[in-house]
Amino acid sequence: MGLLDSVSPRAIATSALLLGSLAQGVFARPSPEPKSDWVRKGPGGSGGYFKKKVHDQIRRAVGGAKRTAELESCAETTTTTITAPKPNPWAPLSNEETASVVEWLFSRGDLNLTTTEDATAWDNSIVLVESMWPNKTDAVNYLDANAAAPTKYAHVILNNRATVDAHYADILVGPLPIDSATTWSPLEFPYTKKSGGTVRNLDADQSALYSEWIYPISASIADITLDLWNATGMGLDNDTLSIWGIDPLWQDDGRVTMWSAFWNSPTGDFDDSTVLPLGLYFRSDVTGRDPSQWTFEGWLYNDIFYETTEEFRAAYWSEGFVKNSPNVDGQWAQTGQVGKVEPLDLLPPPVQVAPAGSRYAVDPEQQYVEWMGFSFYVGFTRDAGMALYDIRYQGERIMYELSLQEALAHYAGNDPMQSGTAYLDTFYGFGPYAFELVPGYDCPAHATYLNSSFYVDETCRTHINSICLFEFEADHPIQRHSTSKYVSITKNTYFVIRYVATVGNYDYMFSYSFFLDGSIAVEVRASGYIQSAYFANNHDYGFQIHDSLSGSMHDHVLNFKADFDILGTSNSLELVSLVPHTTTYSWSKTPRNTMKIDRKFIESEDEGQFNWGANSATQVIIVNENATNKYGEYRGYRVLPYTGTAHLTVKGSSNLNNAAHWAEHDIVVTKRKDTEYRSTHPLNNQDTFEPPIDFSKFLDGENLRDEDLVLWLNLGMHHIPHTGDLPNTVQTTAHSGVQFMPSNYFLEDQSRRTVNQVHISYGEGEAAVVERFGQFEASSENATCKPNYEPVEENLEAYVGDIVVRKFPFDPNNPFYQTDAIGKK
Ligand SMILES: *[C@@H]1O[C@H](CO)[C@@H](O)[C@H](O)[C@H]1NC(C)=O
Ligand SMILES: *[C@@H]1O[C@H](CO)[C@@H](O)[C@H](O)[C@H]1NC(C)=O
Ligand SMILES: *[C@@H]1O[C@H](CO)[C@@H](O)[C@H](O)[C@H]1NC(C)=O
Ligand SMILES: *[C@@H]1O[C@H](CO)[C@@H](O)[C@H](O)[C@H]1NC(C)=O
Ligand SMILES: *[C@@H]1O[C@H](CO)[C@@H](O)[C@H](O)[C@H]1NC(C)=O
Ligand SMILES: *[C@@H]1O[C@H](CO)[C@@H](O)[C@H](O)[C@H]1NC(C)=O
Ligand SMILES: *[C@@H]1O[C@H](CO)[C@@H](O)[C@H](O)[C@H]1NC(C)=O
Ligand SMILES: [Cu+2]
Repeated sequence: MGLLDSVSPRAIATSALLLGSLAQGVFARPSPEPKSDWVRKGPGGSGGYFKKKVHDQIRRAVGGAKRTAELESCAETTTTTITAPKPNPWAPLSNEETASVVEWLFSRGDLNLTTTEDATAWDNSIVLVESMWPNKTDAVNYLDANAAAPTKYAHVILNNRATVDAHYADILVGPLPIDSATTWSPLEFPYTKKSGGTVRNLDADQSALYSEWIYPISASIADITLDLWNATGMGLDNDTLSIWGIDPLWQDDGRVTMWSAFWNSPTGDFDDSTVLPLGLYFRSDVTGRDPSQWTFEGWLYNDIFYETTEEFRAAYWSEGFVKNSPNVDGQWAQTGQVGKVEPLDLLPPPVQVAPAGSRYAVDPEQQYVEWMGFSFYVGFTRDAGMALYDIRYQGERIMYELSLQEALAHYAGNDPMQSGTAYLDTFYGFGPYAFELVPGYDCPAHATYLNSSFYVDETCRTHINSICLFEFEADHPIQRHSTSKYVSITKNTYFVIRYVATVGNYDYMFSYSFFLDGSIAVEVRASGYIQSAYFANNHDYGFQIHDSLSGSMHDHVLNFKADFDILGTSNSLELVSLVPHTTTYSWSKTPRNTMKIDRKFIESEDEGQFNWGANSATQVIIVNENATNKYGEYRGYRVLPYTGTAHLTVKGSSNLNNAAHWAEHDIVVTKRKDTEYRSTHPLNNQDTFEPPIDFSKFLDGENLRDEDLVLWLNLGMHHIPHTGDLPNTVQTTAHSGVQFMPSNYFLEDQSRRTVNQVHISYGEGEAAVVERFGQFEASSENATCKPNYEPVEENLEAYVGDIVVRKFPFDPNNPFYQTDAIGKK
């Protein structure tokens, strides 16, 4: 079920998750109306408050939301719609465009393609059809000047398996729309490996790997698995074990080595097999495409290695063999309410409402958003999910792109399963696993939703309401000051765009927040099931968290690309550090121990990789040296950790080799190039020594003063799961973020522009004088809804999942022909 088939647990856990969801029937419901009311526009573009106060502030507003007393429940908050200044150059291909590309690909005899449904391990098939990103100059000339929209191409990945040298091929198809001029060409320019856009496929024989290899090996020790765990794993419907192992496969010495591990099966409907390890492992050499050439290399149990099955069996049935107890499913591993209910917990908790409808404006067609002087376009890809482009504040571009690049989960352990695990999650993709969000839980009840779509198996699947947007009031003001005569205080209302991707066992929640002071934050939170280890011999690698369970230590490192454009593309990175200082001043008789600031620029890519300074003493500021403010200071944006961040603890990872050099520091700055568009490739795990993108090759000493710069920033967590990670990791603390704030960019704090502040003057014995700056009428009198819990509950019954549009053969009049929702197959 994984988009790229694989033996690894991410794919297996993901299909279990999907099937589990199906079992609960959540995908079986008819498609509902979206929760938020996109299409509702004010009658003839009029509409009380909206028209009067906001219309002239929001450019190109085509119609206000309905803001009348008819709107009684805040759960049906209206969304203000606008038209994007230009059609989104990062928009996905339309259904028709994708269908035409797929049809064209199948018509090409030279590509020799078979439909995925009919493809065997020895047929070529299509993995991906997606919109190719535009080069920056083309996109900027289109957005800023009157240049034509960038020429459209489709980015296609083929799985060429009709050959002994199975490989994936990245190609470009275009220009679009398809006509006689359309051609395909290998896509190579964004990759550091110059191999015609191809990378070997280590998973081509995944079905044989199970049917001809893993299950027969497991069956050969059924006497032992039954005795140890009363369970078998033979590839039958009544299997009570699952078997999956390391990712990436070991690729040393030109050999491909696989470690497989045994996991107990959930006994309930829960997706908890990753917390049920059993502590038995086997090693195989699975080099090449001929299963008859694969070799079995031994068993590992309780830290004792047995080279043959005979040796293992003899030892097992001999006296004194130490048998460790299995991890067995139970309520401890299952989510849902347990334990004493605190009495007041039965009362409804507080909620926020948006009484006047949305104060942000969205073009749902073009996925373009505006809020309080900010604007941006939304893009969405299979590999890395949602990305933001052309982020502007008060009309000036701050960032051309802000996007996730990769998420790494690097484990360690005394056993080869944990030691050999270093998931590179874009292999599975974030896009396909961005499921429908749960209103009132993932996002406030008053949020607005967007859909996301992705390609799989000649179909286009849509996840309804998988991106949410909302305004929220922080639990603290953004500004305050009290004196004996007055208090001045401003609300901290901010705007969030969010989505969640459940990649196998883990749920990543990505939030991009925008604040009234002009700052922006990116945060990731993690929840879901940990991947745990069998406890025996693993005490140096985790806490014991259940009877035979270790919370396997791992590093999460998530790489983000921040392509800043501070007042143009001529930017530099300045480090401003607080340093201890001892000096004698003209006014001091003796030297004084004190501190001062040191300023320095990163001159070239030779100095381009570094970590957050000790004691947070170094400010990282991206400035335009040619844009000084009236005091001569550089205008810029500062980058600072918001919550904890992390880079990879492991040095020179034996699992990853050259596949994740991006994970080695907190911050890397490079000169932006079309040829260095992404820090990594989703297929880097297929060839870890010579991956398609080896990030270390980006650092080739180029000048970084007055250049177009990209910051590659790592968020992450060093995760040593403890008992509180059972049954699921909690997002209170599994949280990492970075923020971007104006640094001498404006001459004053921008949040003072909001009317949502008060100045209360008070005197002895006199009534206080309250200055409300006009906000009171607007926010209170003109509130158009009242809180109501019921619709939120009702909406959950309409949770639907995804929608599929058949791509080949494609019949626009019958788009659902021969398709099923995810999980139905
Ligand atoms: C609020 O609504 C009242 C009554 O409809 C209207 O007269 C007033 O102008 C509105 N105030 C604002 C700030 O739009
Ligand atoms: C085309 O693919 C088929 C398998 O689908 C394979 O048998 C055949 O050899 C391939 N033809 C060429 C020319 O590669
Ligand atoms: C984008 O830039 C790359 C690298 O310079 C170039 O090879 C490619 O042709 C460009 N793409 C388009 C559509 O111009
Ligand atoms: C062993 O498993 C079988 C079926 O999986 C079950 O019926 C039986 O009760 C189990 N035996 C024990 C001792 O748990
Ligand atoms: C599982 O199914 C196989 C084949 O249908 C059967 O031979 C075996 O007895 C079953 N095992 C259990 C534990 O039910
Ligand atoms: C999301 O998809 C549903 C079902 O196709 C559609 O009714 C709705 O308008 C879409 N929402 C947006 C914001 O495009
Ligand atoms: C920016 O300033 C630097 C020196 O401060 C100068 O060398 C460079 O030419 C300037 N660039 C532009 C585009 O004005
Ligand atoms: Cu974790």
